[in-house]
Amino acid sequence: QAGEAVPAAQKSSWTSFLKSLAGFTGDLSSMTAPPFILSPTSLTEFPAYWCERPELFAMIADGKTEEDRALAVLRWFISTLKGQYTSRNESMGSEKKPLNPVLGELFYGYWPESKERGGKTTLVVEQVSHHPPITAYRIANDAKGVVLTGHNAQKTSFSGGSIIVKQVGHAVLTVALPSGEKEEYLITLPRLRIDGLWYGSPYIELAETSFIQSSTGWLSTIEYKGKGYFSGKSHSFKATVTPANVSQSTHVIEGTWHTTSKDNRTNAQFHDVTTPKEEVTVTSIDEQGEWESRRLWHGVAKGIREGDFDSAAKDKSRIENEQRQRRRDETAAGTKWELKHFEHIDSCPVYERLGKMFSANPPTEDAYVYLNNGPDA
Ligand code: CLR
Repeated sequence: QAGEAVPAAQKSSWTSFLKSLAGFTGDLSSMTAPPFILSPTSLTEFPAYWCERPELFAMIADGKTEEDRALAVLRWFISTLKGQYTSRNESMGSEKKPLNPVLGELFYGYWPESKERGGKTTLVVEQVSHHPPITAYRIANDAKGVVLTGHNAQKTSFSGGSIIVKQVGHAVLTVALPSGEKEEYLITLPRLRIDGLWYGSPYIELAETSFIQSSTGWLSTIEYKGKGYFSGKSHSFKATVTPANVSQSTHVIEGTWHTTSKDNRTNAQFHDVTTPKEEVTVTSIDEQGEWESRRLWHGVAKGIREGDFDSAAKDKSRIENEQRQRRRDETAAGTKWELKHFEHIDSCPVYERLGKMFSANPPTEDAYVYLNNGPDA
C-alpha cells in the first residue's frame, strides 16, 4: 500500500516530495524531505564504508602474483558493497537522506593496528565542493603500502518511480610492492536505483557495470543485477577477471554482494560478508575541531535522533546561514575557500592511463590529490 511505512502525519509531505521528484534531474541533496526520511549522518562519513573489513584491504599487499592481487582487490571491493548500499536499511529501517555536507567539512577516523592487518589504517575525508556536492577521501595502511584515494559526486534523475543515481568520480588504489614497484588500480562505481519510494521505505539496488583496471593489465568487469536476472535474487553480481596475457585464465565470480559468492571454475567461496564488520574509530565530539562532521552537525543529528525536528531544523538553518555569510564575505574580499587536505586537478593521470585500457567512459576525469597533511601525517 502506498506510503505504508510513512508516519500518518507525514503522508502528504511524502507525497509532495515524490511529486517534486518527477521530472527532476540534478542535485537531490538540497531538496527538502519529510523528517521521517532524514538521516543524522553526513555524507562525509560514507567513505569509511571502503574499509570496514580492514584486513581485506591490507591483504591486497600479500598477493604473490599480479593475478592474486587483482583477485584480492576485487574481493575487498565486493566486500564493501553491503556496507555502502544496505547498511542504512539495517541500522535505520530504510535508506535515508543523509546530511548534505558543507564546504570544508572534515571527517577523520582510523582502524587500529592488528596482527592480521599490520599497521593502523587511517581515513581523511574533506568536502571539497558544496554545489555540486563533492567528497574527497583517502584511506591508507602505510605499513602494508595500500592506499585508496578518490572522490564522489552524484547525478540523480527520476524514472519509473525510482531515483536513478549515477556516481560521478572514481577511486585509485595503489599498492607499494616489496620490490619497490608500484601497482595501480582504477576503480569506477556502479549506478544506483533507489526503489521502494512509493511505500516510503527506500532501498538501493545496483545496476549496470563497474570496472577495476590494474596497471598490470588485469581487468575486473562487474555486472550488477537485481531480482529476476542471473540467479533471480536481489543484489546479484557477476564479475569476470581477465588477464592482459591470454595464456592466463579468466575467472568468473557469481553471487550476491550482500552475502557470498563463488568462483565458478573451482566452486570455491570467493567472498563472505555474513561475518561482522568493523566500524571506523572516531575521536569524541568534544575533542573534534569545529569543521569535523560530527561536531558540526551535532545539534541537527541530536534533533533528528530524538524526534525534535524543530530544533534540528533550527540548527540546520544556522549552519546554512553561516555558510552563506562566509561565501558572501569571500566574494566581497575577493578570496576563495582553500581546501585543506586535497588539491584539485583537471585531469587524473591514472584515470587517463588505465582508463584507455578498457575504453573508460568518459575518457578523462578530474581528481583531488592528497596533500599528505592529515592528522596522522
Ligand atoms: C555516496 C558514496 C558512497 C556510496 C553511497 C551510498 C548511498 C548513496 C550515496 C553514495 C549518495 C547519496 C544517496 C545515497 C542513497 C540516498 C542518497 C544517493 C553514492 C540520496 C541523496 C537521498 C535520496 C533521498 C531518498 C532516500 C528519499 O560510497
